[in-house]
Amino acid sequence: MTTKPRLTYFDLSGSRGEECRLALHLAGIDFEDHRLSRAEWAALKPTTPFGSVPVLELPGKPPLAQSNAILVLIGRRHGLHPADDFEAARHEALMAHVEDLRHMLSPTLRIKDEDQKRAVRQELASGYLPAWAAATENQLGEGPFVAGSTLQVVDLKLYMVVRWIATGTIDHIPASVFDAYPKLQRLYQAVPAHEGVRAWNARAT
Ligand SMILES: N[C@@H](CCC(=O)N[C@@H](CS)C(=O)NCC(=O)O)C(=O)O
Repeated sequence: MTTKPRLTYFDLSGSRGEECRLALHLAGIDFEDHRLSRAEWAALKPTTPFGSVPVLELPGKPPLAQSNAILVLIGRRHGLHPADDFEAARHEALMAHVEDLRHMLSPTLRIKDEDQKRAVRQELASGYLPAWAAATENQLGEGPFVAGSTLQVVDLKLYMVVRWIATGTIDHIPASVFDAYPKLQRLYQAVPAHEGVRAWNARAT
């Protein structure tokens, strides 16, 4: 039983776990930042709700998995998710849209054959990813954040997935693949400029 909130995930940036850690930080929650090694994960996996991380444990509650559920819970409790139910659903739709992207790209990390990996990723870079960004762009308004001037958990979710791609660490996916989407770029610049995010990023590096 944890005595304070604990977030369990790998020590990876640009990830589902990092967006949850960041949300906890912005919410001002004193949490245990449990960073797993791959060796620890094998034993822990069967004990998690769905065999995956991130997992958030709150005192007196069963473990909570699924990054979007974790983000929405933190957001609702700490003013980082809309109070209006329709607006909240609109944010949750965008968060599901980010998960769709991760589900397209993450399996390519496991492709061993280099030619196959290049072919699959080049196809994503020329088709799925621009279409994903164009659809996202259509959902963004005056900005810089999804809700306008106030940062919400949906912005962390979008920022983290764009950062994963824009840092150019995924072979055959150009770091510039989202450059042509000004509202998405504006959000991607605005999130790390937010005071609380700056403080987290400075601490995490
Ligand atoms: N939809 C889930 C996906 C969780 C997921 O696939 N997590 C990955 C890390 S990002 C994981 O646990 N990988 C290790 C494994 O599947 O054994 C979420 O949003 O949390």
